[in-house]
Amino acid sequence: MLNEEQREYIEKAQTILVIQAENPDGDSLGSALALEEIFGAMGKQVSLHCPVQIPTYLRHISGWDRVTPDFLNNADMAIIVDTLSKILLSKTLDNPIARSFLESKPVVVLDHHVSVEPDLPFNAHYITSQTAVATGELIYDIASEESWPVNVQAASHLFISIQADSLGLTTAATTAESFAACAELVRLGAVPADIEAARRELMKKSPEILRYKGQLIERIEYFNDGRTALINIPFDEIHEYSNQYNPTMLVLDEMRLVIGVDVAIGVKTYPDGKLTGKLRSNIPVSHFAAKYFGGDGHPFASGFRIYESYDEFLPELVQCMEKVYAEYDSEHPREETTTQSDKNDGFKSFRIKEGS
Ligand SMILES: [Mn+2]
Repeated sequence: MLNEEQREYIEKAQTILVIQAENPDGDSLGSALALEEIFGAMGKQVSLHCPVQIPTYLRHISGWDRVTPDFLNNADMAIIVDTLSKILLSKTLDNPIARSFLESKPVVVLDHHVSVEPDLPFNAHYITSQTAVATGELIYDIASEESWPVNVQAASHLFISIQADSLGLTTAATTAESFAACAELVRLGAVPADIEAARRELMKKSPEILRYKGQLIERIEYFNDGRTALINIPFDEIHEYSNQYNPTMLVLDEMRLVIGVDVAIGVKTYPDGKLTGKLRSNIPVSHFAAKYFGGDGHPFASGFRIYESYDEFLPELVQCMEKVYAEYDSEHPREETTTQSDKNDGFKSFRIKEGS
């Protein structure tokens, strides 16, 4: 997986900077912390950079507080985890110190399920996997091949990253190899029950947040004959609640579980005219919709960021989704209404087809 040159960069480096993009998630954070352990055990110094604060919902992952927005430019090389597009690194690239570091030092990029061409504006070694469900799985594969030391902490962090992106090994992109990696990581010392207990403890909500969730649920709107569920989070609510909980995530997954809904979308609006969208879908179209608005992502989860007023954006979104559904429907003709047992049969044969 690593070529001679990449292996040599890593072997020779005394200090390594691990970079996460401005949308840190369980996969990127778990991957960064695992690399910190692995390279630390190899006697290297590792620093962890992310241009934005690690979101509260990830703070059950021990070591999250070692990630800093500071950019230590005295490292020998950088490793970017979980992204290869410049739009998600724009904050880092806006920093002239970071920019000149990345333009002059060896940079290795680790990413998975890549649907876009890499477009980083500097030379980089891209190590990508189309089959790994998480960057953590890719790192596990590299570590196995290269005989990197995976201690208990590293195993735990890699386990967390695979679980995060695969939603507990349940997404369509999850493979037998993802399970095998997790099994081996448990053998190496990751304790799923402890990891889950820490997450549950952190996910406890204040009564105030649960009340706010009720308000959000009342505000959910449906478009495109009920196939699109939409929630808008204005800035005053972002300001008031997001320290405690990411407002969109309070309802987004439940919106996706409403009968008839194909795509759930959370839109946040900011005072500077910025508008960010997060999509979660039941059909593989999220990335098409995100790309329409200049964003990117995976078939079932994606995002975008534009500068436009919500009132202008809304009709555009509905129109975009209309096209997305029309295209999807033309390739996937809807079946006649079926009984529950017919549905189960259909599901079974779909799974068999998938696996073969
Ligand atoms: Mn990922």
